[in-house]
Amino acid sequence: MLDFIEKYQSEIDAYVIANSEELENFRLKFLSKKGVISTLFQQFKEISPEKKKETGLRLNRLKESANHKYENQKGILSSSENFIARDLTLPAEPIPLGARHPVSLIRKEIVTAFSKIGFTVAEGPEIEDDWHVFTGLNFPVEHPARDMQDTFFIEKNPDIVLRTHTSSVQVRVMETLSPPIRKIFPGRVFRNEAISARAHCIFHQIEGLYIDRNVSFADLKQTLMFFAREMFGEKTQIRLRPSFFPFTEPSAEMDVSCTICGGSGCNVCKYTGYLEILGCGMVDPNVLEASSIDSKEYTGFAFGMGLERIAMLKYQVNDLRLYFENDIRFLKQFTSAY
Ligand code: 2NM
Repeated sequence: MLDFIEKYQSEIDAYVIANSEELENFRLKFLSKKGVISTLFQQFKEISPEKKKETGLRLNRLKESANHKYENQKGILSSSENFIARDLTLPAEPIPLGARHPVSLIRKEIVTAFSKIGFTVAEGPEIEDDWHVFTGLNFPVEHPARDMQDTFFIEKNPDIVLRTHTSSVQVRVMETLSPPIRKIFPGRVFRNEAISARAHCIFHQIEGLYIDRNVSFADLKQTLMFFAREMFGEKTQIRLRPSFFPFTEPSAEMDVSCTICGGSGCNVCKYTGYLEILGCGMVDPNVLEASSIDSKEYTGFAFGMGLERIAMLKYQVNDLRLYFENDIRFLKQFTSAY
């Protein structure tokens, strides 16, 4: 038996292991259940007692040296094989880039344009009380917007609703800050409408508010002109048409010269040369007073626009529902620098 042990010891010492196949052969021959060492251990049981001590010692040494060689070579092989698999000279895998949502792109453009003339962003809750959505904004008790058909109610008496415009945040700002106030209010709003290509029950707005001493309608016009040219280009013309909102007096709607034809008439502007972009006006003194701002000392203007509407004009996407489905084929068309 001792001769066998010696023979296998020199065989183990001389065994060349250059790849994982040879490593496995080594394991099978020496270390597996039916391998050489296991067989020797079987035979060891039959050995005479006086030889047991020395044989046992040598046999254990043989096993240890086989194990040691196996583990050693395995370590060397796996690190060298990994090295080949991670050839550092190979070109890198491309990192797939996501795209921002078109509404986010538009919001960012608008926020950037107004930030150049000192407007900062304010945000507020989507679930609101009646005061911040309607009463504090000069909506009469019987106003149709307060109807269940137009507004999502969370609770009745006292009324808790999903905000129908971000003007509710403007009320919160007017309540807590004193003029001068120069802020814009991006956010998600909710109206109880049947979903179609042109209407959705959720959409996004940005509203703006400027309150100070001596703020005039001329300031409003100049601010919106600056915005229109930042957003739609230097040559953009604006026009204001009289309108009505409960929270402003006088009120107007602003059109910009058509972003597609430049005003000469096309399909998108229905041959009018202009596109409606936003609503605006001078903040009604009742609104200022409701938030404890002295309407004799201060005046202000406000405006509001729908982001999906502007995105539709800019990207020529004429079905609103596409903005809410998150279909990856739609979204990945907006991969951009932002
Ligand atoms: C619009 C159009 C016109 C508006 C007014 C106010 C406030 F709080 F100052 F009264 N916030 N937003 C406003 C005015 C919003 O959206 C089409």
